[in-house]
Amino acid sequence: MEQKLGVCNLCEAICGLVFTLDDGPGGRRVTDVRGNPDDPLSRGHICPKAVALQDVHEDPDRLRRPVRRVGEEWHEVSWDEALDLVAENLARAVNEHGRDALALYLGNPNVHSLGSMTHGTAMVKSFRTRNKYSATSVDQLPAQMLAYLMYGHQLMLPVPDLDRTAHFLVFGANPMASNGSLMTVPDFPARLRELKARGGRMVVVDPRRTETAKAGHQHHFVRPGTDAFVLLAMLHVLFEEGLTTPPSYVDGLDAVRAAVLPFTPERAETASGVGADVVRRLARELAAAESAAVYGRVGVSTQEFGLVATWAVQLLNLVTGNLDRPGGVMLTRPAVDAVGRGLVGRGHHDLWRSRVRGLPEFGGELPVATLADEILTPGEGQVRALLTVAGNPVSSTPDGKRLGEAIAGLDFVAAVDLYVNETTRHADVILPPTSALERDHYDLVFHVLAVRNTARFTPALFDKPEGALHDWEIYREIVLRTQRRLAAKRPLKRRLLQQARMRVSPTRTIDLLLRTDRARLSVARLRRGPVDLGPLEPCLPERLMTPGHRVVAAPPQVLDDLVRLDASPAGSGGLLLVGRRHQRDNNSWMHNTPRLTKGRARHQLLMHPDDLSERAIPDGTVVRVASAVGEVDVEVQASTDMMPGVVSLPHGYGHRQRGVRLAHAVELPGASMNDLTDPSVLDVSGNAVLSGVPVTVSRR
Ligand SMILES: Nc1nc2c(c(=O)[nH]1)N[C@H]1C(S)=C(S)[C@@H](COP(=O)(O)OP(=O)(O)OC[C@H]3O[C@@H](n4cnc5c(=O)[nH]c(N)nc54)[C@H](O)[C@@H]3O)O[C@H]1N2
Ligand SMILES: Nc1nc2c(c(=O)[nH]1)N[C@H]1C(S)=C(S)[C@@H](COP(=O)(O)OP(=O)(O)OC[C@H]3O[C@@H](n4cnc5c(=O)[nH]c(N)nc54)[C@H](O)[C@@H]3O)O[C@H]1N2
Ligand code: SF4
Ligand SMILES: [Mo]
Repeated sequence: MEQKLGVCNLCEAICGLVFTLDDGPGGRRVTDVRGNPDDPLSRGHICPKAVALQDVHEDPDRLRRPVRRVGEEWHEVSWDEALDLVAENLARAVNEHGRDALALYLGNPNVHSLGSMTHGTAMVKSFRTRNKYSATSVDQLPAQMLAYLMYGHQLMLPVPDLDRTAHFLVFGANPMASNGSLMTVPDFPARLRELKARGGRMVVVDPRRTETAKAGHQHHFVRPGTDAFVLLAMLHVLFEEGLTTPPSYVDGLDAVRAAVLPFTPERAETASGVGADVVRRLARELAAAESAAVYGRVGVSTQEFGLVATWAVQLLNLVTGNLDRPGGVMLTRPAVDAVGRGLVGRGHHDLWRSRVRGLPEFGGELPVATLADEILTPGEGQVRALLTVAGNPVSSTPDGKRLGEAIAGLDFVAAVDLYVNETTRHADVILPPTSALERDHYDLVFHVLAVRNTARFTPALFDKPEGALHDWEIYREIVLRTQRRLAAKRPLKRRLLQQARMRVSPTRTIDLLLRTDRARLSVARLRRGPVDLGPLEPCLPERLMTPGHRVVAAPPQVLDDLVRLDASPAGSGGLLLVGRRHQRDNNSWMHNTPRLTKGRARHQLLMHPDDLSERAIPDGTVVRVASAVGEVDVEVQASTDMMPGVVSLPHGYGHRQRGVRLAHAVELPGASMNDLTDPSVLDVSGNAVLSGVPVTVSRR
C-alpha cells in the first residue's frame, strides 16, 4: 500500500487529494481517495466527483488508443497512422482553401490540463486561423473582456477575498454546487460557515432558491436576464445618496454616474421583479459593510446584457472602495504569475470580424455561437475541417442540434478527447491522451483565481502506459506533422524555434517558470508538498496594465451597450428558461460513472406549481419545451424554489437523443438544454445567451 498526493482537476476548486494505491492481481489500483487535510488551499475538502477520477481512469469506454471512424464503426489504429491522417487532412484543408478553412474548438478541460496550457496553446497559434472558438464564449467572455478593458489584462480578474469578507453578495452563481468559478474556492461550504461565524453575511440574487441561496442570509428572486437593471440601479442609489468611496486611480467615474442616472430602482423593479426598496437596501447594505465582495458568475455572464451586468458588478466593488481591499475583491500573487509575465496575452478586441455575421473577435477568438454559420455558409473562408480538443460544442453551445448536423457535413473532423461524445462521434479520427491520473499537474490558471496564494505540483499517479501519449505529445505531433505538409511555409527560424519549444515537457517548462518567479519555487520543492504563500495582498494601482496604471471605469463598449439596454423591450411575460448545475454533474461529461449517476434523478425541468396548474400540467409528467430554435421532451418537476415564470433545466444531458450511448452506465434520461438556446441572440461581447431563453411548456 502506498499513499500519494494528487489533485482533482475536474472543477475550478482544484482540491488537493491523497490517493491510496494497492498492488492487486490486475496491477496497481487506486483503493481510496480523500481530501488532503494539510493542503493550504483546499484544507481537506473533497466532493463526490473526485472519486470519479478513478472511474474515468478505469472506465472501459474511455479511449486508450486512437480510433478511426468508418461509417458508424470505430476501428483502433496506430498512433502513426492516426496522426498522419489528421495532419494530412488538416493540411489539405489549409492548402486547398486557405488557413481559415480549419476551425478549432477548445473545450473547458483544457484549462485543467498543464499540457494543454503549455503546448495546446502553441498548437493553436501555429495554425493561424481566424476560426478559433472555445468554451469561453459560452461562459466567462464578458468577464475577460471587461478585465481587459478596465484593468488592461483579460485575466486580471479580482477574486472575492472570501476568507475575510464581511458581506458577500452573489448574483447568478451557485458555489454550493459548482464550488466556485473565477473564484477558486475549494471548500466553499466550510468557508461560508467561517464567514457566518465571524458575523459576515451572504446575500444571493437568483431566479431559483438554490443551495447557495438557502445557505445564505437573504435571497431575492430576479427575472432572468435583467440583472443589469438591478445592478445599475444599485449604482444609481450609491451615487445619489453619496455613498461612493472609490480609490484615486480611477478614470471615468463622472461618465458612470451620468450613465446610471436613467436606471432607477423603480425601473429595476418593473424589469426584474426585485422591489425598488430591496434594490435600495442592497445598495445601502453594501456601502455600509465593513468590507464587501460583489460576485457575479454564469447566470450573470451568459445573458443578453452579460457585459453590462458583469461591468456593474465590477463597478459596485470599485465605487464602494472594495477593490484591492482585504475582505473585498483582490488580485492574486501566484507562484507563476501567468498574467504579469505575459504567459497569457493581455487580449485584444475587434481586430477582425467573423465572415458571416460580422461578429468581433476577442483575444483571437470568435463567438462559438456562430461556428455553425461559418461551416454552413458557402464562400471564401468557409470552414472545411474541424479540430476539437477536450470539448463538446454539440452539447454545450446554442442550437447544438444544428451545429452537430453542420459538423457531420464537414470534409474532415479530428478530436483530441477521452470519449466518443455528441461532437466527437462525428470525427474521422479521435486521438485520446493519457488520463488525468497519468500526468503531472500544476494549475497555471486557477492559482491566478484562487482565494489564497498557494502553489502545488502533483506528479502523475501512474506511469504513462505503454503505447499512450500525453496531450502535449499529441499537440507536438500534430504541429510537426501538419507543418511538414503545409504548402505555405513559415520562416524556417520560427518553425525551428517553435519545434524546439514543443519538445520541452510541461513539467520542465513549469520548473523554469517557478524558479524564475517571485517565490523562487521549483518542481523539486513542490514534490515535497504544496506551499502556502499567504492571503491575498493589496497591489493596486501598480499592477494595473492600463496606460498610467489607471482603472478605466467607463469603457465605451459598455456605455454604448447601455443604450441598447435602455431601449430593450420589457419581457413578454412568457416563461424564461435558465440553467442549473448539480454537484454530481460536470458539464456534458462524466455521465458514464455509476458512482455519480446513481441516486435521485436530477435531469428534470423545474417549474413553479402555479405555472404548472395554469397550464393544467400534472407534476412528474413528460412535457414539451419549445423555444425559437427547437423543442425537447422532458419530465417536469414542481418546485417552489423556482421564481414563478422561470423554468430550469441542467445542460449536458440528452446523450441518447444526440446519438451517444453510455454503455458502461445507466442510460440517463433528460434532454439537451442547448437544443433550446438560440445562437442568434448574443451579448455584445459575443457571449452566448444561455439564461433567460423564452420558452413555452405544454402537455404532450
Ligand atoms: N445551456 C448551458 N450550456 C452551457 C453551460 C450552461 O450553464 N448552460 N455552461 C457552459 C460552460 S460554463 C462551459 S465551461 C461549457 C463546457 O463546454 P465544453 O468544454 O465544450 O464541454 P464539456 O462538457 O466540458 O466537455 C469536455 C470534453 O472533454 C473531454 N475531456 C475530459 N478531460 C479531458 C482531457 O484531459 N483531455 C482531453 N483531450 N479531453 C478531455 C470529455 O470527455 C468531454 O468530451 O459548457 C457551456 N454550456
Ligand atoms: N458540480 C459541478 N461543478 C461545476 C461545473 C459543473 O458542471 N458541475 N461546471 C464548472 C464550470 S465550467 C463553471 S463555468 C462553473 C459555474 O459556476 P456557477 O456560476 O456557480 O454556475 P451555476 O451553478 O450554473 O450557477 C448559475 C446560477 O445562475 C442562476 N441564473 C440563471 N440565470 C440568471 C440570471 O439571469 N440572473 C441571475 N442573477 N441568476 C441567474 C441559476 O439559477 C444558477 O443558480 O462551475 C464549475 N463547477
Ligand atoms: S470540488 Fe470536487 S470536482 Fe471540484 S476540484 Fe474539488 S473534488 Fe474535484
Ligand atoms: Mo465553464
